[in-house]
Amino acid sequence: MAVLAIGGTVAVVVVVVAVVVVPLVLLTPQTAQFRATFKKRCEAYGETSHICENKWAAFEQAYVGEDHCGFSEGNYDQLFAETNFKHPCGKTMFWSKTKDLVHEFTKKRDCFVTLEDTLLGSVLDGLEWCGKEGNKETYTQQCQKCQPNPVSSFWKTASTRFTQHACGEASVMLDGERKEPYNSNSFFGGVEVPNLQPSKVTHLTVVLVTKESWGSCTCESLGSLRKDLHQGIGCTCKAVARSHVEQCIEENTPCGACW
Ligand code: N1C
Repeated sequence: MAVLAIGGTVAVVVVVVAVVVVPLVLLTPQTAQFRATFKKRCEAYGETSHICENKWAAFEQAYVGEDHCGFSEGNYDQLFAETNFKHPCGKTMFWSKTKDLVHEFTKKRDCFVTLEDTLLGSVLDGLEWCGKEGNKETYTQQCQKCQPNPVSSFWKTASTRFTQHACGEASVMLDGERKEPYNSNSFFGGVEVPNLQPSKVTHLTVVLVTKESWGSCTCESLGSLRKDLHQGIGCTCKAVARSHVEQCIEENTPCGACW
């Protein structure tokens, strides 16, 4: 009654408080913060606030109210069905154990695109999340104690769809200092290689990052890589010194000229 008597301004304030504050106080700070990070990264990627709100809703419905153990990978299907990859499929760049270097390399260039350079990949990179049966909160700790869980399932679905989008030539950056630069149990070996479509992808270029000076390599020498790749997909390996890749990043060398 008092509100109505004081006039329009106060009435507006009351409505704003009701619309904005009430939903936030219903969420725990953890949930509110995770949602804010999601929206901030989504908008920083260049999407509108409205689109980011819709993405959040589609993302959240995949895991809220579900226990993180026994999580079904199909839960993200709806989110990905609504989020198409927009990059030219010939620019697909995979990686395994070279995360920081590959992203430094692709950051300023548009000739290669990693999953983290796409909308959902950039929003969720490095985050942890899960729900709990019986409430609508988002938890951000201890979510990966079971396999599959909401985080591993997300990357599995994302990597599968990102790979199915690839066509023509694809590339991968591997760490040549590891005993097994190619590991068939990694996301790259276990999810991406088997999902490369032989009807679409003609060739895979392996960029094997080594410590010093240029060496030589072949796909055949990379464990079971050649065997795991569908027949009909060509494969070349190029050994490149890490310092050389770093120099290309620093000097902004055009893509094709670095290896
Ligand atoms: O297991 P990996 O590497 O071989 O997976 C990398 C491979 C890339 O080509 C990506 O397209 O799989 C995709 N991918 C991601 O994009 C990604 N971002 C963040 C897979 N995993 C990703 N993460 C997290 O890093 C995720 O939590 C997973 O467990 C690690 C995999 O890193 P890795 O072993 O170096």
